[in-house]
Amino acid sequence: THISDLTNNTSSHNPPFITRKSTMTTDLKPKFLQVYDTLKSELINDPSFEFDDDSRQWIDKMLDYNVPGGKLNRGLSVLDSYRLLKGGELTDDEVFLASALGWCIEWLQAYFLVLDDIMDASHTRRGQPCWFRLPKVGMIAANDGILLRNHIPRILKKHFRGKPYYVDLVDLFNEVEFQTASGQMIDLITTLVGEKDLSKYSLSIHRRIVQYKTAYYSFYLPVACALLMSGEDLDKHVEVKNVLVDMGTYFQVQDDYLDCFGAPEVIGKIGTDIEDFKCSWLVVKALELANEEQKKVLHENYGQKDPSSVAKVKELYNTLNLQGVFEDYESTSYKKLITSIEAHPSKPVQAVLKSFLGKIYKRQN
Ligand code: GPP
Ligand code: MG
Ligand code: MG
Ligand code: MG
Repeated sequence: THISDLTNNTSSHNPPFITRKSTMTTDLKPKFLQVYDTLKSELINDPSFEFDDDSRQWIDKMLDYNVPGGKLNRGLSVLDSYRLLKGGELTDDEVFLASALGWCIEWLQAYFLVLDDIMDASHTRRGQPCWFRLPKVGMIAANDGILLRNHIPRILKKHFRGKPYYVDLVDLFNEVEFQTASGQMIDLITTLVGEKDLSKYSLSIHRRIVQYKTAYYSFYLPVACALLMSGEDLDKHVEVKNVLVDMGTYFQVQDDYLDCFGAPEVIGKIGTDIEDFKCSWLVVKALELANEEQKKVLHENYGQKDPSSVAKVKELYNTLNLQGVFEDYESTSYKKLITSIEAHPSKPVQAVLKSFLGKIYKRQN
């Protein structure tokens, strides 16, 4: 059933109007991937700096290691969304531009992940050691993160400078980066050692963290890029933004769930949320459902590095049936999202939002 869930649009496990993988994405993916090579070679040969062979090689390896290895959902969504908004075949030039914007989001994601893995003391990412864990890399990764971030305005300048929406595009990336870093800040300061206080964790704090650290850059940004390319004014699409923020919140709840219950070989990373004392959706739910004795177990073991403490927390999650609680949350969120999407007046916009939701509903990785 798992394979058919991913490929068969009319599978009984999937609502019929949701397409897991649009045919357009499969068609255009090779073209999207080609654009990566073009952008990489432009950055390696950037005339503003006299790169020597060693630095060229470093950038080449650093980009290949960190940028293209994920699911590419965010990047491909720009192409997908733009196609649906245009409602017809794309010219080669449009495919290139939408792909370049998609890659800017993948670059942004690479920058965030390289730094997030340092901050979260993570071990693996996308099925390989985190970049900073490589002996040759270490804290050079911090500067690589800064470089990845600086590649984005260079790509935008080279390919979009003459476009009427250029200023809005640059502003959009700046705003979303600010929101993400602010969300990351709340994520980090809630875990401060010495102030480990589980009683401050609630669904409303969780929502604030994930809305900012994940939803804007992962969900709003790809669609906003496609809207700008289509000549739209983003101020007129507040409803679209709200639905995408809700979708991004649902996505980060999945991420929190998979951190504990996902298989590392499928999600490509080893969870660290319990050790890191994160305000994860799971711990918030556990606090809601636990009796006094179980709360004591949480207070004593959450945020401890040793495997036996982690095991006790996981055992409690199982006792409280958090897997079942998550499944209920997942179907309820899905229904709510579909209802909000169908309230939107524009069919192409509905198609964009449904396509995005189809990519993440019941995801395993
Ligand atoms: C994901 O949180 C959040 C980010 C990747 C944003 C990072 C922002 C910065 C400004 C660095 P996470 O830690 O739950 O993600 P994962 O589980 O993939 O490590
Ligand atoms: Mg992390
Ligand atoms: Mg993190
Ligand atoms: Mg996570």
